[in-house]
Amino acid sequence: MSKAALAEKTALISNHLEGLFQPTDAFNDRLYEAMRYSLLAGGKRLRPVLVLAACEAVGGHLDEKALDVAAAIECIHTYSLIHDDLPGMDDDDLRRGKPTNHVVYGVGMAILAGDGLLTEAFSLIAKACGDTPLAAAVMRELAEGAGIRGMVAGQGQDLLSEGKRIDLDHMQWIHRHKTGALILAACRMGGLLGGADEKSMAALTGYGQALGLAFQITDDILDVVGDEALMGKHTGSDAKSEKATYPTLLGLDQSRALAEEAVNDALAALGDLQGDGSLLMYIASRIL
Ligand code: GRG
Repeated sequence: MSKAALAEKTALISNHLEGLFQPTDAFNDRLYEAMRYSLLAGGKRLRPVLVLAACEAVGGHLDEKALDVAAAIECIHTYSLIHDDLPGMDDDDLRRGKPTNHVVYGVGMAILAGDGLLTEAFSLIAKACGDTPLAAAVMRELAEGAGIRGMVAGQGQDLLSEGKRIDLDHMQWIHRHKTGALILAACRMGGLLGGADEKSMAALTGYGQALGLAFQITDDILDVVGDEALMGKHTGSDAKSEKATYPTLLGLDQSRALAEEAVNDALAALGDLQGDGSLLMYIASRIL
């Protein structure tokens, strides 16, 4: 049941993304192609699925507006991966088994493809939600998760700590911002779209925070042991040997225990949700 619901949401968002950024003339077709190359390269769609699942969980409808908002967060996620792979950052040639954006389109176009996706995310929300308080709330949530109090802050600290020994607290701060903040934003954006009350927003916040942590620990574990969980599709990440990860700081067994504890925390947080959290529960269980 939840497995089918997850597949349905993933297909909904993938179809919606397919329709975006169709070139409109010969002078932008290369830029749009570069944006679509990474957007449609086969990610798991975790963040947009969380938007849709959280929205539906609190009684919202998966209409065009919800799909645009879900697409917006995937645009942000895709931009972050394109920029993360650049020579000035992680300098990766492969992402999801395919050449990275800058390898195919060149560094300049890859920067612009990321910039385009970042900007379009907010444009999508503006178009979908119009001149409403909801638009402002959703944009604010996304900016908090993606920007200098969220993902960009985490990436900055990650860059600065490269090659240095960092402790668990420091690593967790980086993960909470670099990866966790956007996952949390996805859950809260879905809640806003669905009209969640205060209690449900608090439940979605607790769920999103714990899920982000579980996701990151599992991602680190899979970099060591290989490809099994994470919604069935681990595509590899920055397993740079010099980087502090949960397994390098805590060992595999303790990392696994911590991931399990985080999933249990995510499930427990849903106890206060006013609605049907079954798909959100299923997603949390698939993280391990
Ligand atoms: C460049 C501002 C800026 C930020 C980059 C998210 C990020 C910040 C970098 C990616 C580094 C990384 C691989 C972190 C580990 C966790 C993670 C975010 C994995 C990739 O997310 P998935 O597994 O990717 O959801 P897919 O391929 O499924 O979309």
